Amino acid sequence: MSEIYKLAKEQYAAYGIDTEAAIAKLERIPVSVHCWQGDDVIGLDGGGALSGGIQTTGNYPGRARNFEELKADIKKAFSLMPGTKRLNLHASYAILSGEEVDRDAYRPEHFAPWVKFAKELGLAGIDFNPTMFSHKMVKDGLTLSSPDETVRKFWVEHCKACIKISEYLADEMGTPTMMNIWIPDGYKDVPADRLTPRLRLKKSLDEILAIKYDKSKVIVAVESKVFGIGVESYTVGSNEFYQNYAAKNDICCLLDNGHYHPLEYVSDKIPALLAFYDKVALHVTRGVRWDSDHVVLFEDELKEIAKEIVRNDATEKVLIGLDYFDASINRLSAWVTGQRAMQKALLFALLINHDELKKLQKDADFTALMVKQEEYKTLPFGAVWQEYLERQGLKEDYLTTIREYESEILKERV
Ligand code: RNT
Ligand code: ZN
Repeated sequence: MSEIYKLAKEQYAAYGIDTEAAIAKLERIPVSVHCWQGDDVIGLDGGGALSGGIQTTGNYPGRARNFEELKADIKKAFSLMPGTKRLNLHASYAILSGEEVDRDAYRPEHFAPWVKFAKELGLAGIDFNPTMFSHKMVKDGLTLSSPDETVRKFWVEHCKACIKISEYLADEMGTPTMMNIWIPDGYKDVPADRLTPRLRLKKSLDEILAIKYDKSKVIVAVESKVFGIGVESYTVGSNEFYQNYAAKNDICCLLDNGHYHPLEYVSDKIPALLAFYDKVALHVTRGVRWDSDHVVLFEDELKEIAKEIVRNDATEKVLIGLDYFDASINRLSAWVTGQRAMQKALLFALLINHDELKKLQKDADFTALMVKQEEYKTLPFGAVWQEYLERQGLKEDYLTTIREYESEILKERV
């Protein structure tokens, strides 16, 4: 135990905070780390160039080009991340081994190599996503809301296949799999009909959820969005659409903090949903001026998100997943920086005496509430963070290791 930590421990104790309890809790909160930071969301199934109104920018050398490279990068990056980790996969990361099979017919065995890998790394579970972009069956930018029945049915079948795969992943890993449905469907310019596409999406979701699956193993979520590149005027899967669908059909909402208007905050939406749902899923990202999916940093809104999770005793109700992709910097460093930022925010929230602050609010002592909230900002958080890293067998410095990996491994990828 470092001297600096001992002093920090005393200082927090004076605020009624047990730093040991905070560290013990932090290491158990799972964070689902997305596989798609490693290869710029390209996938392994040869679906095609990235589409769907999302974009990875930059051409930093060393992108993982195949399963072996992606596994090696994940292994290295995860070794530098503290805490409990899950792996978040997209269906486009299927390992097809040369088999001619399309996304509507993917089977659990196509993900068995990922299960083997996740077990080797000792991960807490695997989450999953149907991939309804970067594929020839996306017609006129539409998938589950397509007026073309062949297209719509193809994606319904894909989602059903993904539920089966998710169930398999849950069985193998021994923890529930969150399966998140996100579609790119929308229009670039002012539509003439906003209702019919939504009714088709509703019908598709009904058909998908009609399959038999074990709800204790697969948590189906729907992710809304406000707009995408080339899809600026109308999004079929909007916030109101999915929140109502989820509420009426007893599934889960996923909140991506890049998917709202710039002055709307996901930190405020979490408690709104916790009033009605037992689970709320998150895609934690950082939008700069738009849904740019910049690497997550230890910033104010991230701290607010973490506070809502911690102070509402919702560490088991809020399923934390990361969703960002930066190709302009070393991709392993992007991964680790974002995951550590999430962990820092959780630790920061765990080092606040929320009962005391809640009481000040209840008693309408807004003067003390403001003063106290300011005090927390300068308490010796860094000392506790460093102690946590040390106990996890890690150091603050991960750049040196990543630089070594870069010069030995990544630079060979040309
Ligand atoms: C897109 C959504 C979606 C994707 C990933 C790859 O705007 O955020 O979640 O980023 O599924
Ligand atoms: Zn997302």
